[in-house]
Amino acid sequence: LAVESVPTAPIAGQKPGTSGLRKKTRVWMEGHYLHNFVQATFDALAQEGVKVADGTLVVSGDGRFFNKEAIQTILKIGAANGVGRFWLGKDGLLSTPAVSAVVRSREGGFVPFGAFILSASHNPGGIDEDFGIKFNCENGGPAPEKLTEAIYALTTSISEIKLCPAFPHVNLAALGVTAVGERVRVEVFDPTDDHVAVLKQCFDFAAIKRLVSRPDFSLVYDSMGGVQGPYAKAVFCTELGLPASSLLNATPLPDFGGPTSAHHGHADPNLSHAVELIAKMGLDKAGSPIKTPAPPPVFGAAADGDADRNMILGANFFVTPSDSLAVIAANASAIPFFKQGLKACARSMPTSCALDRVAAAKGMSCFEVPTGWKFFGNLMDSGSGAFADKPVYTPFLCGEESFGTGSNHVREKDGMWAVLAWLSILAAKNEAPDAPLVSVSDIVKAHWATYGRNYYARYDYEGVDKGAATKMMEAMAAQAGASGTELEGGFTLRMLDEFAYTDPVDGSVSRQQGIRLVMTDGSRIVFRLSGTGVDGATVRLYLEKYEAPDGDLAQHPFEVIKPLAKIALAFSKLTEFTGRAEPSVIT
Ligand code: VG1
Ligand code: CO
Repeated sequence: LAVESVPTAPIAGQKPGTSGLRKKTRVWMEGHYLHNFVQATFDALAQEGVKVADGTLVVSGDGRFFNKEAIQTILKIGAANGVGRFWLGKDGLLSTPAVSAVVRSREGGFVPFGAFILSASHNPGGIDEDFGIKFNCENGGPAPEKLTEAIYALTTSISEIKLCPAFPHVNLAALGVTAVGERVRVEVFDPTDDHVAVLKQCFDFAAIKRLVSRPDFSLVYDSMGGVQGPYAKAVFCTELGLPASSLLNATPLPDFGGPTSAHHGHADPNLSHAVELIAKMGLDKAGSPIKTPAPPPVFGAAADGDADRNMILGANFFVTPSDSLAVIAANASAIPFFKQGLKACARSMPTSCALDRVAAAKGMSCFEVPTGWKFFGNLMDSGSGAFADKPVYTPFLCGEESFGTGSNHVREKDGMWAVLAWLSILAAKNEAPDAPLVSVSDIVKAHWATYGRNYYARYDYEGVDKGAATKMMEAMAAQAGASGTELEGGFTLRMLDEFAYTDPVDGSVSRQQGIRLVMTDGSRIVFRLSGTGVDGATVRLYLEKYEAPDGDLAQHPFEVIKPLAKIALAFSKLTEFTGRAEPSVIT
């Protein structure tokens, strides 16, 4: 396998965001765009002292347009940079949590030094839509900021790509190990093997099977045309014995179904995009109950394109991701993975404080980290390896308001894990076969009656001018430190800051992570700019109001948070800066 040095020149804008580098697919397909980013990653690994020579690398993605072609190119570059063994999911498919499981636990005597995940997550796929790449490290988690910054820096000075032009085209449909030359092995395996094995260690599948086999139980799961389809078949049909008719959109498609699908190619599990599922579950776009021809299933759930997100629904009932996280924490004893007790938990800063209330009641540490899964990794790895002198925080539970939930079973959020966590809780509450079924809404309502309810909503302003959005954020940051101001609606400002995070494990500092306004009653307003967009800017406004257990727990969240939205819009001057009067999406 002769290695060729191909001259190249830097391409602007290859800076990874919240979760990898996402760009229009056509941008990735042009010239050396893909080559430069992949080579810069290898250069950054060399700089960090990661041993690539003869090492094992995982490469796969969510099946979106350009997935397979990109894999073939990465193999040519990887081999030239010394990779000795490539691990690929059949058809080039691996979900994000499955990649993490493969890196951490696939057997065969090889421990990968990392993984390229080819995905732009919930962003639409297609030649005119989005493509993305994220690099995960040997712990199975997203590259930390130090590495993504090194990759970016190297893309600005890159002059050479190493490539094996003669590396043969790999048949991604054929399982097995193929030798390429003397030095390289390519192994193609079933994408569900390792992840399903990990999930079976976390949960009691027999107990869940008893639940889902009850005559009064029914389930529907929407893979939204993303990569979750094969995993949904393996878990729900093969393992739990449910019929294939329980599954929606379970075939991975390069455009997730495209504009003609019910979800318009947006493999994004929320009330706006999971149109088919929410209609079946008897809900409208605001999460309010609607009449359905037949009674809705007892349980509904969905995943995004790369299957790391989850949405949990009951019959005529939407569970907000922040509540879902708090309910899982409160019911951790129903989950075998947490049977020795949950040690610590964490949420991203904009995620509601419902989790904090459970943590306080249970005397458990609760961390608040910046948005993005990479910030949970060190907490999960604390107490071992390079962080052996630090406290142990596992068993660990964490999540984000953006439909992400997970634990230390892998180092990514895990859409299937969240669903099985909920099914475990339901199974524990429904052990008596003849008692009336305890439903999803029963569980959430009981939770509010104990801990109070953190009413919550997020407004997204998409496609905003980047310069205007940045100016707006700067103007707000300049007011940091304010407090005591009396605001409309009876709120008093307790604190205004720009969130910065010092990682308690490695001491690294991440600044400018969003503007926080916290009121004296615990209500919060948070502003941040999205880091997953492809062009322009998206302003995210997160609104939260706490209602104590003895208060009115049955209101509509979108109504409850309106007075806070009014304060937020006046304070930020969002309309003046961006020209936008209404959010594009409310979730
Ligand atoms: C969004 C979410 C964030 C999540 C990230 C990646 O980021 O807000 O919570 O971690 O997407 O999820 P941003 O910067 O656009 O707000 V995924 O499933 O898109 O990899
Ligand atoms: Co995702």
